Amino acid sequence: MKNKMFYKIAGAIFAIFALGTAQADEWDMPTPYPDKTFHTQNIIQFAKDVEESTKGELKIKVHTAGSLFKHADIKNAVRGGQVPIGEFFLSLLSNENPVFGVDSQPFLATSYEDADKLWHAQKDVVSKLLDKQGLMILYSVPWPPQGLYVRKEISSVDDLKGVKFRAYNATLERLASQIGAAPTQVEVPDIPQAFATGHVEAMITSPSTGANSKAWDFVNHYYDIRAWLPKNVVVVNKRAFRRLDKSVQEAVLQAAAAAEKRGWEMSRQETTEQTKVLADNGMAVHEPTSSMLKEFQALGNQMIDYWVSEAGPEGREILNQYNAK
Ligand code: PCA
Repeated sequence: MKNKMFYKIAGAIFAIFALGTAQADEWDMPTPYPDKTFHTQNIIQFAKDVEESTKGELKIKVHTAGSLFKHADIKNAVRGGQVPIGEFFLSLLSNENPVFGVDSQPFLATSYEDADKLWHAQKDVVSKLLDKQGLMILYSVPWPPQGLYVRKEISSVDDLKGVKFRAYNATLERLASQIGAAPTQVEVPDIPQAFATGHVEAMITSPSTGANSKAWDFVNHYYDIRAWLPKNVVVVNKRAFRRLDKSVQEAVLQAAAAAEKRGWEMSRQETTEQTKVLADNGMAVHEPTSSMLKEFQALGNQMIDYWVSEAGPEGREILNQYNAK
């Protein structure tokens, strides 16, 4: 009993001492996606870079696959200071303000060049909105172009009517409803289970998420429609960031810039590599027919009109900037 007390007091004294001298910090970092995901791998490298360049003054402990906070709660956990840093899917915030969701508008930006342009047009607006919530964007990386996974071959968008469709944000849910499919929100770690239990039968996502989820276990066809390139962001709580020594702040920013560059490169590589993984595992990888693409694009145009009407002047400004470049 006495012994226990001694350790408790010694521990408390040590903790106060450690705080007082602002020695090493350890940051918990929640992320939504499984370990194998290239975004997660990139974050693990980012954490290593920070630890190395600060000689251990700041350690970032990555908690993957929604294990520390559920995906939907990560932003608010960083905002509220429960954790100093975290990653989430940017367009999840489109229910707060549609400008967060411009990268998920179907057929607006469908190549890496256009995704980069769109990010430049969007960045100031979303940075300001997040700044008001006490958050700073460290970096952002896109997923590979989004393709369609289905059980049976399709020849037109009409063939998706009534199909139980996995969605990951409000825009995709809307798209699915427009098609006449039945959308359900499912997080990435739950995809295999959702298909196995028949909750969903089709999805639109990247070749990365398809391959990482072993899509061939539950669907046979992949249509490479390259509909949009949505992004993840890594944000930091501004107060937590300001508490770091200047040199540590600098190291975090440098590691973030490197992670952004590396992440975009990884994403491009994933596009070809993971599409090949789908084919190697027996999936039929199809180029969409031009009539199917036209149908999808028409839907995309309707969705963008709707988005503009919701996003107001800020949204229009983003599109003007995007189109000007
Ligand atoms: N994978 C994530 C987001 C976009 C992607 O390619 C998902 O399917 O939820």
